Amino acid sequence: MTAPIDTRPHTPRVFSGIQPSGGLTLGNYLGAIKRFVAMQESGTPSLYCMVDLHAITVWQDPASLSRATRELCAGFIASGLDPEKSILFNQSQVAEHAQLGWVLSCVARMGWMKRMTQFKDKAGKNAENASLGLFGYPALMAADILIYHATHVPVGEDQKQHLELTRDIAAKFNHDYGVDFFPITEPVIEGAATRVMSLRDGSKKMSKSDPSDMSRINMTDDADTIAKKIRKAKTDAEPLPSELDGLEGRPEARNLVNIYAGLADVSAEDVMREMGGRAFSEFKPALADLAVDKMAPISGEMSRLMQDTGEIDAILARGAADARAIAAPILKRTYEIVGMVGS
Ligand code: AQP
Repeated sequence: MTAPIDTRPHTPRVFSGIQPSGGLTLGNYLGAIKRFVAMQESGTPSLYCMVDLHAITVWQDPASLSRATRELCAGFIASGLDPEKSILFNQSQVAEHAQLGWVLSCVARMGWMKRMTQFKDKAGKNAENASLGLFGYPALMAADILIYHATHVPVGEDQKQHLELTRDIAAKFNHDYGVDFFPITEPVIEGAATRVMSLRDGSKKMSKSDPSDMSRINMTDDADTIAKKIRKAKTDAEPLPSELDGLEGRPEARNLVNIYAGLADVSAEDVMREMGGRAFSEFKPALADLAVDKMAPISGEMSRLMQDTGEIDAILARGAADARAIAAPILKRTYEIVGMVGS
């Protein structure tokens, strides 16, 4: 007999997701996936999701979406997520996300949603033409987390505001219905590279949808491409300072230092101690060697895994079944709290 699912709030559980909206970047790796692996290794029960419902908030070619979903799963596994230790699945296959998403859309307030800076960034000047889904995205993201009563969510810096919204939604639900049902989730924003910037513009986040491929390192890039992109990354003419303060006003230099620290698993201060005083002509080759050393084996493993998509689909199907087993009783209880009549 299987043990009953523990639906009490506050039992430690980790959830996070990534959109299959294109190829994975070094930003996704350092800001999110590397943290996922660390959380998995800490032994806390963890779910990692390919959030395909979020991806379609902007147009996705159907064949590309399917490929990106499988490739994301391959990226997770190649980076060290183990389907025997963590639940890996795609969001659309666990209907409870969308079902709870609706309930939470009725809890979230328009004023809260309108403050979300990511919507403003992504919708740009043409907000009237953005999808309703793009605007409502953070309520579905709250549901992704709360449908598992997740207590910890590892993310990059850019997701901080959405996680604060998730906490507000959980607190309002608990308050409005007089329950202590949803946990107040803790964001886990850790590591030296919580916000990796574009290699072409230190004021812009490295992003999979940036039109310039030279702005990012893709997790599928081979060794030569990685080295070339780092060699050509925008920098200034000064050598590296020996103190972090010396990087003030030098966003591109600061970004490369953070990337080095994130890849080497050391602090930015440690990098300054090791590299301070060196010119970029010395620092860039060291960074390229490190990036190739860390990323090329992942890219190689991803392409090996992508040769057998049947195996990936089987992992996703098993993961979805395991995720549903946790989500279903939490949705059922939510409906009871709200007053939905059901069997
Ligand atoms: N540049 C980054 N630095 C650190 N962390 C990052 N993340 C994304 N970019 C960086 C983290 O990766 C996780 C998944 O993000 P996502 O792909 O679901 O959404 P996003 O943040 O919108 O990523 P992109 O690359 O910018 O996607 P597009 O271009 O499709 O909008 C999150 O934890 C995020 O913080």
